[in-house]
Amino acid sequence: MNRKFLAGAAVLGALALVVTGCSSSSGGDGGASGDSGDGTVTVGFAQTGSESGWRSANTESMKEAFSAENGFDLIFNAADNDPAAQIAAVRDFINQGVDAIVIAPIVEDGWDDVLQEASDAGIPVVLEDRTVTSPEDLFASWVGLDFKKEGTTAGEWAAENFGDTPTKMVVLEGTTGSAPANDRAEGFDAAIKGTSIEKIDSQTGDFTRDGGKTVMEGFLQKYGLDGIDLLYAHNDDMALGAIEAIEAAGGVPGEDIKIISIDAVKDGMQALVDGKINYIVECNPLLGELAAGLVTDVLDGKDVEKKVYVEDQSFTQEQAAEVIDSRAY
Ligand code: GZL
Repeated sequence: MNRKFLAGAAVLGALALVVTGCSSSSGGDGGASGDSGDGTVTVGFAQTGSESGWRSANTESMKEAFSAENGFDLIFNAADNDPAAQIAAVRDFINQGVDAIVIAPIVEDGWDDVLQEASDAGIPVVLEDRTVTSPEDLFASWVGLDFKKEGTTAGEWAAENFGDTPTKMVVLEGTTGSAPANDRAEGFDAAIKGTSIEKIDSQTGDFTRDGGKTVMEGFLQKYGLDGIDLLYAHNDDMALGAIEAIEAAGGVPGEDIKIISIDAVKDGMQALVDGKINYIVECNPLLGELAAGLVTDVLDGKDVEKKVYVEDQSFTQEQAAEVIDSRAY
């Protein structure tokens, strides 16, 4: 997959962007079409729900970008992590005759039919954050993060720091069937292959703090504090729930059980600074301006990149202490 950098990506500041492929625009008639006559562009946004701090930051970013002053009428739906409800929301957008649809798909599969219906209705779809397994001609573009790379980065740090000694690891997986859960597992597992890190258990906490706490309580009952050396959590919210469970069991998170997480939201970064998490890989939620730019370009009949990747970074405890006060989320 050839990737190239988008020059001058002012919308995300210094963050480098990489893009792959190219997509001719769908919908639109060459002009700034798609508006409802008064220049306002009506966009249906199907969000996953409100499962995590990351999701809250992503929703805020999307609402700021698709604002009335920016020429949008945003119809927002949060599907409470229910894939069927999210597909129903997209179908409702189609029936309302919106100008464009943006989706953060809860899970990868099951999108072919409703995306085909949107295409048949001449309504372009832009995906943000998570991806789908549907054919790429069923959506105009996707903007988000490289989840497999995030997992690889986390796994490489684990291998470097714990890979030489027998290490028993448990995993808090993200939402079952979601792209980040699938890809973060794949990247991490490949990176620790051949090391002394042994995955003794893995279960979904559904990206929520309560889910992480409940599953970690089960792990601790099953293996005991002394039976677990390392936790890999697919997001900060589940790691923060696990920290509560570890402390309730009399353990010291970050010491008795080392913790590696992904997102780098404020609460996660604070736990990293406090020594309760050992390493965090960032997953930037501020995708609103890029998504709005893609919608505008598609409706204006411009060619858009099929995939726009936002680069991530990662943090040790020391690095987090240096940046935590200056971060945007
Ligand atoms: C990743 C995003 C994930 C976050 C979680 O881009 O889809 O969903 O890692 C969020 O915090 O719930």
